[in-house]
Amino acid sequence: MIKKNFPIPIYYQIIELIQEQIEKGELKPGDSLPSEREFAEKYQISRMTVRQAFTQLVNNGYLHRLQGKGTFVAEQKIEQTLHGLTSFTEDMIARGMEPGSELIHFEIIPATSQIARQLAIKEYGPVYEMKRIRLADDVPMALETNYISANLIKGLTEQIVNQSLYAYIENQLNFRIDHASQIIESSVANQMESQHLHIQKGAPVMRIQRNTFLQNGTPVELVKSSYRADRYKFMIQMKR
Ligand code: 16G
Repeated sequence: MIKKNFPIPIYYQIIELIQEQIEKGELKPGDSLPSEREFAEKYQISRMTVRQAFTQLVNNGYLHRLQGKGTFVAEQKIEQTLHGLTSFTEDMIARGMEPGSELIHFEIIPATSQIARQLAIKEYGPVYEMKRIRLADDVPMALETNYISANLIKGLTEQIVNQSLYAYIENQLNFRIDHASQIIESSVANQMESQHLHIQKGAPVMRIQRNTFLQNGTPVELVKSSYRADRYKFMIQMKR
């Protein structure tokens, strides 16, 4: 399976071999890999080459190393498409996962000038500020902070936002959520993100800001989220 004297470097062949086994489900999240020495002996290649391949697979999120325990197959990333305006609940249901939320903050605050501008309301106007940990099959994926005008979206309660916010806006209030703009930036987890997302402080995250509008152009939410970069990747289709 590993071909020596071949134009493709051996370390790269190892990478492709392991990636393929993961994609086919022959290697599953949590499975342990042979040690670098065992792997090298099995394929009659140098340990350095195996190390180079494993390191790249660790850096790309396919494997992870546990000190003193070995190398394991990592949980694979969720691929999120960016061409539809969907809710977290819808995304999880579409991929057969159980959506969940843990509400850690919920209050009405006076809008700061920046929030007021983005929601097109008066400064100090009442705004729901809420923070939810979003869970997929009980695993924390993202930490989301929403700002929503309390005069527009009336009657929000902790029970409602423990379920789907979009379902409440559309099915109970009969508003039509229509379009959004979204900015994605890379960053590292701060103390709060590391605590709630169960990742190390300084681990990579993707910060997303979404401004969402109703059909008539009224801003309906301003959302600042941090997604775990080890569990999420984004896909967009392009045409020219
Ligand atoms: C997504 C949206 C968020 C929205 C939420 C509603 C991003 C970055 N964020 O997480 O803006 O508030 O869905 O989800 O995609 P819900 O209906 O499940 O509460």
